[in-house]
Amino acid sequence: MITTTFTVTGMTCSHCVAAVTEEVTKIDGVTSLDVDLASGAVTVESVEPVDPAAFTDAVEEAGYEVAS
Ligand SMILES: [Cu+2]
Repeated sequence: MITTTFTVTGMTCSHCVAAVTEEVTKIDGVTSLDVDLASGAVTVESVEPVDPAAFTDAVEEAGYEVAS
């Protein structure tokens, strides 16, 4: 299992967390993720490396931004 942590900006409540979770779990190979609302840290567990571009697309689809 591979664990990757990204930082997502713009999330303010549990609804935001749910929206990001829904989109990111659609990425191929992603098995689970943990979102820390306070820090914006999104820790993704996957069976193969997560393509950062795919992660960014998923987060933007949910309406948020990935911190660079
Ligand atoms: Cu929200």
